[in-house]
Amino acid sequence: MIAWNSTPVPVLDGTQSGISLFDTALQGPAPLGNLPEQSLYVCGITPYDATHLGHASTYVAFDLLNRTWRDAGSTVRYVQNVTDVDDPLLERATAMGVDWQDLAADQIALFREDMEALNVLPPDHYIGAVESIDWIVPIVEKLVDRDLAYTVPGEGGEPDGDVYFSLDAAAALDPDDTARWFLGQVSHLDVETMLALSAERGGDPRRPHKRNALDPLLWRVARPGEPSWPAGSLGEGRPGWHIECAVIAQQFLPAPFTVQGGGSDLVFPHHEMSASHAWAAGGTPLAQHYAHAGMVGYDGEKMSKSRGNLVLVSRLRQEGVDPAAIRLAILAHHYRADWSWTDGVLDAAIRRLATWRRAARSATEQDVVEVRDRVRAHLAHDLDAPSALAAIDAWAAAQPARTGGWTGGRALGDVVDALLGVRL
Ligand code: 5CA
Ligand code: ZN
Repeated sequence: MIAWNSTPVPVLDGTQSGISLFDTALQGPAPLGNLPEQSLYVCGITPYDATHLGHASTYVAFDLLNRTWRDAGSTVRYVQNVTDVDDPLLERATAMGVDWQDLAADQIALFREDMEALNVLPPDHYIGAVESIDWIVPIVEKLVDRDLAYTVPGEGGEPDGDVYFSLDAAAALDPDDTARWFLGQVSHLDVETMLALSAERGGDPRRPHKRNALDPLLWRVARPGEPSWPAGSLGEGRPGWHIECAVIAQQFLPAPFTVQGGGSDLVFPHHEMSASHAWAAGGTPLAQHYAHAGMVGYDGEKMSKSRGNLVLVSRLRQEGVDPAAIRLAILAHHYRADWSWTDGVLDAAIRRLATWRRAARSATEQDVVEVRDRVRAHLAHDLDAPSALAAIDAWAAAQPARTGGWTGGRALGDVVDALLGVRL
């Protein structure tokens, strides 16, 4: 599907020297190296309540990585999915009494507008689950053929034939290969915690006849009233969630690609399982690194539709809030921190933006070089945007009132746009 538009990223003098990023799987910082090509997959929305501040914060976090890589001279191959068929979307559409496809289309359209307004660079490939079914089916068939996946009989009115992935069979593959996959490789969680998270986040550990309670669904055969697609030997149905991202990533990116990204709610089971699928199907790790953004709440609570406390980017925009201020409010928090949106956070960002805009008017060429190098240095350390913002604050506070100097002003705006995505 089509992504969204962006304005060209200003090209700056000099270059980023190389960055380190906290890797969840490594449980520490990973140097990413200055390679000519980097590749990024970020888990996209399930289009039923887009785009709240939590979503926006995750996409802004990986947009910083994208911009930092480009500033280092790398070409970035970026892929994002849209989970445009899945239980939560279908349930929400039923509850609202609307067609699930209409709900998805409306929310995707809104998401695109929000991303464009927030100056988030678009992915090169923006791919829906539905349009990837033709790639997913042969992969699931291959896993079944190789006994890495199995069908489960139905019970209690459920049909026979749902296909599950065998974690134990995958973990037993190529025992001599040191690069093999193991459960816990990404998340490092114990099995009790995995079971609890699986039940909370779309898994079905209590489903009878599974070989391992944590085995994830690969293919859900058709149920009355649910959308389904023809699928060769699997029988009509629709794909599971983790195989969607594994297959889309492997379709468009090198194996392994550089960074798999998403919010920290995706560490388990989603990224753990996608990694297992990719490895079992392709024989290579899914990604070299796994990076996760913190969770954004509202006034100290989890942001969720059921609590009625979603802060939507589109609503803020309608209220006339400058999207650059929304982006600055997000960047005031380290991407890995959990934080809470409050009116105070937004007010502070609006004041900061005004201060920067005023100060930028009189920036000298020397100021531009100094600010650029400080921002670059902070981003190199695990995308430390709050320190980068503080460096610009310090510069702005020390700015004598000067007149003229508009050349510097524009050049300073280019630095802030290219590296932080904030338009002055
Ligand atoms: N479609 C799946 C990923 S394949 C999904 O998780 N969709 S989502 O709409 O629920 O979330 C979209 C992205 O926003 C994911 O990367 C998710 O980790 C992130 N996200 C969701 N809620 C929050 C939050 N409160 N704070 C930060 N990031 C969030
Ligand atoms: Zn995903």
